[in-house]
Amino acid sequence: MTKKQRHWQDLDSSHYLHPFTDHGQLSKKGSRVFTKGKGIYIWDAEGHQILDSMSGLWCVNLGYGRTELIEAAHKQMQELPYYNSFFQCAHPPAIELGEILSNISPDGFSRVFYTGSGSEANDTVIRMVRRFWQLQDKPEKQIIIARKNAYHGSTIAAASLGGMEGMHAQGAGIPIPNIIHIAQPYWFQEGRDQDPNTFGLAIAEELEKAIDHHGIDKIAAFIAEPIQGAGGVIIPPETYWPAIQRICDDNEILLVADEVVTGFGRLGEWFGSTTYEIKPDLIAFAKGVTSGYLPLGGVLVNDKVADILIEKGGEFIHGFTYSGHPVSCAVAIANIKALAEDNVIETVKDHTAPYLAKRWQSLSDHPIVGEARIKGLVAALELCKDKKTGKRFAAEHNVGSLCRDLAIENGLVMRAVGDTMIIAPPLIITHEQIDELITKAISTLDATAAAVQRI
Ligand code: PXG
Repeated sequence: MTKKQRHWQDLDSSHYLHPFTDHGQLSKKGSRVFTKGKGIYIWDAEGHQILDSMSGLWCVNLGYGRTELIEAAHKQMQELPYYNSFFQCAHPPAIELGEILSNISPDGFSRVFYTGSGSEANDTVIRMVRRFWQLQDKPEKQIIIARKNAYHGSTIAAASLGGMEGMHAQGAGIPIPNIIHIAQPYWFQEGRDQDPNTFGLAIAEELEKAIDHHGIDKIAAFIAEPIQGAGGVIIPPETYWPAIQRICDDNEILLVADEVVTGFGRLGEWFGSTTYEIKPDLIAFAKGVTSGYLPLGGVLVNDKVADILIEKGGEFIHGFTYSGHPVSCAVAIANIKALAEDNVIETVKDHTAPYLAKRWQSLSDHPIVGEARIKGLVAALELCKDKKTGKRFAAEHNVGSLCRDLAIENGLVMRAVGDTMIIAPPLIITHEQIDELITKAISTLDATAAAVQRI
């Protein structure tokens, strides 16, 4: 280990409380410090080059080191580094981005509310949805139905929408009232005794049952990620979303798509709602809107909801200092222009995703892989002790974490969600780089299988 790396690790463990981190474990091991990124690669402080198949944290869609994004930030910082959008003020980047977002979002969306993150976007969703019904003289429509094992962020409200039991268990009064969670369409883990499409329908029907149980007069909205990301890249069976759409329409409840992961090209369309032919009322976004270069999030609001909020609502008493931050908006504009001008999303749809799918699916032949699933540029591998029955390894062996650590040693970032290995590479990944990713994934799986034998 270099002196510099040791120095950073010491300072890190003395002063820095990391998100989602067990600091007892971290101080024993020391953090991995990254110092550089270019294209789809990152470098740690010891100079190791690593293929970042998680796009940072599902966000660096255009890859690292894009000069047009850097220049847009630099220019905007010189012109106007900050001003707010409160008190009837605005600035060109936030206005211009609003128009661009309305051009690329699904039909019927012309308005955006900006936040600083995906969590704040989902807090905003809760407030908007309940305000919408209050303005329609139905203030008792308060309940938002979400899903178990969903991830919607880490503020108290967003973590309440989320269905992560570990987060709910940490004594913060989460979930807040009037949020309920129904089953997730996780076929591999929860539905293998049925055909996927039958399972997809049965899980969608849970929404109808929850509406009936609590009463339609109490239900405000249903929120879901088109594909669950942090939950383990859970790709719903084909029958799931059409059934959910029908149930929302029949019951006239709002449908909210959390597109923080699936937005901005991840599934080969600007939004995953288009991929799944979902017609949401609100779309939460963040991450890929700036390719992660600066923090920005928001809620796209369809005209049905926006018209009520605007015509009947008066002042919406909600917002953040950094709502529509000019530098973040300038970077988002440059990011969206680059995605469009370089045909990045069409390339994902027509070339990159089909090629990655072919290569990724071949990993299902590996002896410790029970399922290899993929949609667009998100993919998962289920690590199993018995690939035929899907029986998992003993939980105490933490095979997923072992595999993740071996991957890094092999020069590949893969994320572990339990024993599910996931990737979401930058959208600019080439076929050659996909070959490198797959070669590294195979050697990592081989090393994991060998290590498991020794346990
Ligand atoms: N919705 C979804 C679908 C997300 O994936 C958020 C909301 C919250 O966004 P912010 O910007 O507030 O973090 C996210 C964030 C993981 C991991 O372990 C995923 C996220 C955040 C942290 C960790 O995969 N996604």
